[in-house]
Amino acid sequence: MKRIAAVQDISCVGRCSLTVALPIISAMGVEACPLPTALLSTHTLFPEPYVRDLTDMIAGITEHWKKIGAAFDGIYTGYLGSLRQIEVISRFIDEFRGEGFVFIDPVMGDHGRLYSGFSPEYVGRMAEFCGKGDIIVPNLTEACFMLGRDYIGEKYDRDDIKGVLRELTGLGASKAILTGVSLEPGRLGAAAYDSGSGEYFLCMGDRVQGSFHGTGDIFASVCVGALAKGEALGLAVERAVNFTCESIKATTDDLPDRRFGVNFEKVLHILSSEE
Ligand code: PXL
Repeated sequence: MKRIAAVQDISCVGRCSLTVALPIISAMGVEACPLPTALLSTHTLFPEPYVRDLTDMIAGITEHWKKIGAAFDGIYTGYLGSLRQIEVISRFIDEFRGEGFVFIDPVMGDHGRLYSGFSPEYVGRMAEFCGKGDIIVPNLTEACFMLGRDYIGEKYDRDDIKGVLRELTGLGASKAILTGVSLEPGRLGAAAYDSGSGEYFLCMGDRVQGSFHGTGDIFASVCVGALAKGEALGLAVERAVNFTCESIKATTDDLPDRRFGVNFEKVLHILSSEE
């Protein structure tokens, strides 16, 4: 069985980062080992979460992993909370990447804005960190910030998206996936580019109006599971768009507060039956 390390925070309430990555990757038949970077009572869209930074624990955990010879077929990084954490995780990647793939989701913003706590300096360092990846998966906001472009909102066409993808691979990862792409009304999905083969992929699903918290992490987790199983980039993106859409559809008649995330648990069986 393939084994990946999922490196991101655990936000106890609000379905994102590790509480999404572990069940999804497991359902796909891939062992998911958490390397928790911070513990939060909720993600940061709720006001005043309790936060305990865990950066100081990472050396102890990884030293022990080295001692027992733990190795990974892939490393998946998501939300990282500080410049120091990026440094520490960079070293973890150098020590543990082996023959495995490195998948970086540069989580730091959405809808044209950075999440609270992120600075332009963090954006610059994250763009550099993306050069360590084999595959990166920013949304349009994160891509525009990292490339120093004005946020393109929904004012773009297919060629603009191809241009953004090519520029993203210029950061150093050979494959880039761009999420939150909409090229026609009522449809939303992702585009991807493999600079090695020169192939582009585009996959769209039906758009449900509004924004759903944690769906970027759901999307990235399905991609990681599929890539760990050796599936091609285009198929990984297709599975991820499909599962993200199904998770949203499973939520739309049960929406007390969108900050609690989407009911992906109801549709996890889709992933296990594809196993
Ligand atoms: O879903 C991204 C995410 C992950 N982790 C934390 C967050 C966010 C987005 O706001 O706050 C702690």
